[in-house]
Amino acid sequence: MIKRNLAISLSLVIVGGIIGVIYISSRQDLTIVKIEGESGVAIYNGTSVPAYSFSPATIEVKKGTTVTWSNADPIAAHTVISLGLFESQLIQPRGDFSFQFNEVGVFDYYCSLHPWMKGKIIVR
Ligand SMILES: [Cu+2]
Repeated sequence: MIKRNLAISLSLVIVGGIIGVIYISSRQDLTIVKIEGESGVAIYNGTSVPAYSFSPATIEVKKGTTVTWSNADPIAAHTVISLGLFESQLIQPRGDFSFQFNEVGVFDYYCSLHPWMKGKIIVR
């Protein structure tokens, strides 16, 4: 009886592990760009990030990747606009916006509230 329970527990762990691996691999095509506010000048991870910027400003992704812009600015809202392709609403502090890139190309974007905030997505 103890052996049987052990076998059932063991198979549950194996099935759980397989589901976990499938879940992780299905989420691989998701990339996050952080929107930096005033606090962007703080130094962390050994790197200085300019205030009011997208971090990283340029990313290269595979076709079909969903890019999420996550507003890490605790105070200001921002937008993400790529003319003719996508336009976010105001992204409030702690909010985010996602877009799936299904076309190969180079896509520039900016924030309409702070037009000097610029970024680029390269889709291969
Ligand atoms: Cu902005």
